[in-house]
Amino acid sequence: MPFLKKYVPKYWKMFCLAVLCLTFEALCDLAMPTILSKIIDVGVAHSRMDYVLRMGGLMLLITAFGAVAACGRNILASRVSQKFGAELRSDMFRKIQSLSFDNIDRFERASLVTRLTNDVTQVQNFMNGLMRIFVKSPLICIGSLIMATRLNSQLAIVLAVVVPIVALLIALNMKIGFPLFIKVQKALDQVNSLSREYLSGVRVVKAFNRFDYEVDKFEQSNQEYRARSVRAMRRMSIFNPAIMLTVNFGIITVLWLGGVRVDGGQMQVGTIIAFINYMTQILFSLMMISNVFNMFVRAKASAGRIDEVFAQENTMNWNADTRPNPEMKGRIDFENVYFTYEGTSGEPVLKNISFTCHAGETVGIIGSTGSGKSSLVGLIPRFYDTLAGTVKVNGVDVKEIDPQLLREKIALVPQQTVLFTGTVLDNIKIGKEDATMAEIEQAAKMSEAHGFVSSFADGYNTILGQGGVNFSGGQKQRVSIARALVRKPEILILDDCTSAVDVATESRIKEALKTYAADLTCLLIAQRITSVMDADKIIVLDNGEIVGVGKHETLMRTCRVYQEICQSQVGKEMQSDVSA
Ligand code: DUT
Ligand code: MG
Repeated sequence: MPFLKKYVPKYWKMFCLAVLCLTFEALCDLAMPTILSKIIDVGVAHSRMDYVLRMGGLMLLITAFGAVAACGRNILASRVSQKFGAELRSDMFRKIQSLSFDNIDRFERASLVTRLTNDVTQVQNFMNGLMRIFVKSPLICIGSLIMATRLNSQLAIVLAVVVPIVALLIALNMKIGFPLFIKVQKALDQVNSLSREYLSGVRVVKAFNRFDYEVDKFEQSNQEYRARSVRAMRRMSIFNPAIMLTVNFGIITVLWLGGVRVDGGQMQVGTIIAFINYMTQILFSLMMISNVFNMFVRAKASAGRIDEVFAQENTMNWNADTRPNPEMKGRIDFENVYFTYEGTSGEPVLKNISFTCHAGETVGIIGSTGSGKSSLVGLIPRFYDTLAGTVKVNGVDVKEIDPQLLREKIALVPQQTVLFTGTVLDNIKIGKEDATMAEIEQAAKMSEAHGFVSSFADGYNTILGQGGVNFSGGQKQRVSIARALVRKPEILILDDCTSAVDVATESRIKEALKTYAADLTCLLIAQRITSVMDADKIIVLDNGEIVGVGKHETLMRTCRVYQEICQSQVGKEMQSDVSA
């Protein structure tokens, strides 16, 4: 796994130290049966109490040393694995943040969450296990083999049969298990994805009484997850008993062969006990190894999924040499821009878009839903790259500006209000980290948020729930506008940001914006024609194409789509006037 390389230089020393402790511990374990056989064959058989006591003392001492080593490796293993896990998680989080929307769109959101949490935990657990027992098992296994052969080479023939069979079983186990666990992981992704979607849409589910449907849907993927897990576990469940059975057969054979020899006087009881002791140690270490492989299989599947994220090459590169031309502060040019979202087929979302916004202009964008308004403004902060054509900010192709520098110049109020858990103050400060209280209040006054925020008992320190659940739609929009205004950007983009605000408040916000936006470029997306009517320029979009550019009066005369929009809305207002 390529991404693991980064962590090797950091942790290999601690890792080796843990393995050293483990080796010491294994050696202590390996010495036990031999000492035991001595106690029985020499001390007990000849009734030599002093020998029993001496060897018993030695056993105690070795156990004590082993215990100290075990303590050491436990501490080391936890430290290393926890640190590694935390670092991997945060590196991955950073990586995800650095990716472009195109990159992120390739993953399901829920799958990214699973990768960030569950998959990292799997790898971390494997790492921890590696330092705790996994390395010890092969050591014990090989050590016991050697010690047992030294004890009695004839009985060791049994081992020569048993060990290869068990090794074969373990290899089979791995081969069958790997694809199964990958499927389990995928099913878990699905469960996560559904629960996320449900939780974000819980209001709709309740409003439309879709409980049964949702429960069914969840139940289906839950059952699928269960079925796949059970299938995997069932297949895997044959192996441990099979291994146990093989080894127990071996033990019986040893007892039988040894029994015959003890009767013949060629062998002592202690030797057989010690031999069986080594055999059980081999059994347990082999079982442990097969568990290790199970965990390895899971960790490998997880590591593969983590690697997919790290392997994402950012689709956006920039040439860092050029800097925006400062004389053209706030200018935007679109030159024959075509754009489509990755993975969508059919016609491009934007077709042959060309226009220029001069510094200080207010430009309105209007068009029916799905005509590509939000997509168009998303190209200015370079959320996505164009299919063809260039987008320029301050006269420089956005592909040649460091995205961070580019986005510093732009403040965007997205169509879907996004607020974060925290206070109102925190949320507004996202626009400008070092904003003073006066600046914040000024921005909030312009966006008509100051009034209702200061009416709260805690004022600007009122806590917003996740996604701003305790605020109304219009209140959220106004906080979101304040967040953009406090930034004092060169380019201000308002994407239908007053859709949930009443008309009177909207016109007050617009009045305030007029003075605020006098010397900055402002792009104003709106559904209502009254919102863009007095803009310096209005761009009319229809089905991804520009069908008209100009002032309200000009468009009223020349642009059919604009006339239609206007008529439909004026008609509505007149109707509502009549009914009122
Ligand atoms: N689209 C996608 N993927 C996205 C967003 C949009 O494929 O992530 C498609 C849907 C639509 C087209 O792009 O057919 C234009 O969408 P956009 O959101 O730009 O339309 P809009 O003019 O902003 O519509 P609305 O007034 O509803 O906000
Ligand atoms: Mg939109």
